[in-house]
Amino acid sequence: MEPGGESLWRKVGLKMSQENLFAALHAAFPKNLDTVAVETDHGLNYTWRDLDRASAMMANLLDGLKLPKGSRIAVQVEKSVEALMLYLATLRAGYVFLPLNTAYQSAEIDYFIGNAEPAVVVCSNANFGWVSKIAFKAGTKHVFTLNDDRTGTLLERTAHQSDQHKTAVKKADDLAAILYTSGTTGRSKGAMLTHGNMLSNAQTLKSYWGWKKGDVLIHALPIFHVHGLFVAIHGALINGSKMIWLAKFDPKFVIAKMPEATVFMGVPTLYVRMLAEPSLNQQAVRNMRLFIAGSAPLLIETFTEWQQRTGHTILERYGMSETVMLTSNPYAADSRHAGQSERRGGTVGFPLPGVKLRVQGDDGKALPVGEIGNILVKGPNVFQAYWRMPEKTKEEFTAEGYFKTGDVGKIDERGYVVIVGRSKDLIISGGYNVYPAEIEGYINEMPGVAESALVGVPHPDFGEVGIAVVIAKPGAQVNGDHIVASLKAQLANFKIPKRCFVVSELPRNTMGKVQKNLLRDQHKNLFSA
Ligand code: MCA
Ligand code: AMP
Repeated sequence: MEPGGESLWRKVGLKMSQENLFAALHAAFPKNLDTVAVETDHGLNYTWRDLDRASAMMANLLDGLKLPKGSRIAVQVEKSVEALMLYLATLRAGYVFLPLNTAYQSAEIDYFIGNAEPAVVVCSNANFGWVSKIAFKAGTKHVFTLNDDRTGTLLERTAHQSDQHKTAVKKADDLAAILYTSGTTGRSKGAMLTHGNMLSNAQTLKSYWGWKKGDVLIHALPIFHVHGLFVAIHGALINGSKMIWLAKFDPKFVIAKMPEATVFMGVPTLYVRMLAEPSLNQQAVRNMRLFIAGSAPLLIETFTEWQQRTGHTILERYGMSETVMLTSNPYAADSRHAGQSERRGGTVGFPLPGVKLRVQGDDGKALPVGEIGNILVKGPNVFQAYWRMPEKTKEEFTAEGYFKTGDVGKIDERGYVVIVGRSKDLIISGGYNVYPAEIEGYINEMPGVAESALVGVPHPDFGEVGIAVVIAKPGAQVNGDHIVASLKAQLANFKIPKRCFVVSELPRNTMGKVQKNLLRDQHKNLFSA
């Protein structure tokens, strides 16, 4: 455990023998368990007692399956409070949670399940046919269903369980979750996050963002990525705060609910969409305390327009699946930085307390203030390893234990971190990551295609979207619309290029490598408003 880790558990009144993240979250539940913990957009209220009992019952179900230690529980289900309970139950029983984007189709799920070899898979009833086939082929023994209308075999089986459960004893270094991500080319890598990674980050954010009694969070993000699952849920639970829970982001609904809430978290697209609503005004946000943005760069126009319309300054922060949160603009005066409290647009703020962040050149030497280089990080929040990829893990860490983020940026004269780009070939579209190499691989397999390049171009709604540029084999007829249609049948919808151009040649440098920057430049105004 990193220095300082011990005090994390003491802070929440736990003994060092128990370092299970669930135990810390549970310890923060309000004294009166009959108050509302989650209010849904369907008007349902779940109390803290409901969360406690249902997660105990699900944990008992998992215990009863007699799974091997460290078993992965892979979950691809629509957002629901029961899905949240399943996450808590997995921690509580001491297993490893593996969330999967609901947009993933069979080829993607086949890879994740084949790679992670989960002991349990939970999917929706609608997908049971193909998901269970993949799971059983990979050796998974148990496949349950869980739907977003409180039905499914998981709940049927849970109903017979006791609502008392003794939380599994875990050490801070024990694995709690695997999140699939991909920093460079190649197949997705499973980032292994421990109980300690997540609790240290949740505790830091609780204090850095000034969470206080009575805070209410509007939860409008999906719960299969770090932002919605860890930053938002842990933030509310560790503060004993109620969540207003939306199955799907709806700007009108969020704005209408703001008078009952104090905190909102979103990717930039959510802010762009709320700004398009006439109902967003100072009256609507009168009780709000904090708006947080992250997962993708927040445009300065969005930052400024939000300030003008609402009188609130969005707090932008920066993180990764491998690290949870790394930096944040200050909520209040930061004593480590001469008491600066300004939230500066276009920056991601200061390294969080406990996080060390370095900017260095390709030669590995630290760069002076203001110079642009590679961002590296170290801290109790940084993941353990990539699942079953020791070589990749080794490549991504320096000898001193710094993790190479693949992001490029600088630290300004006031200590604020500015991200200016990425050394990894990655497109972030509406907060979802798209890896060009993966999409290009699919396109290159199509009949008549000689080569392809996927690049990200600015988009008014999603911030950035992928477009494909393709060259055909000599004599072959290739159609861009057909390529898009064929990709749609195979891949998650957010990965589909918004346009596909067939051209006679791709721009190359003297080494023959495709110059993606030129393609980006050529198409940069494709979606301008
Ligand atoms: C939907 N579509 C998209 C995206 N989402 N296209 C590109 N990028 C996207 N993100 C397309 C669909 O393919 C579909 O196209 C059409 O838009 C409508 O789909 P629908 O599902 O109805 O879209 P939506 O409900 O309007 O979704 C937009 C969204 C969603 C709400 C912005 O993308 C979203 O929830 N994004 C948040 C992602 C997130 O939580 N990221 C955090 C990652 P067609 O009609 O052609 O089929 S965690 C992370 O990054 C780190 C660690 C961090 O720092 O937080
Ligand atoms: P993920 O693979 O989902 O973990 O995405 C992590 C990546 O999202 C980071 O490496 C950054 O490139 C990007 N990211 C997250 N937050 C921000 C932000 N506030 N500004 C710019 N990029 C961000």
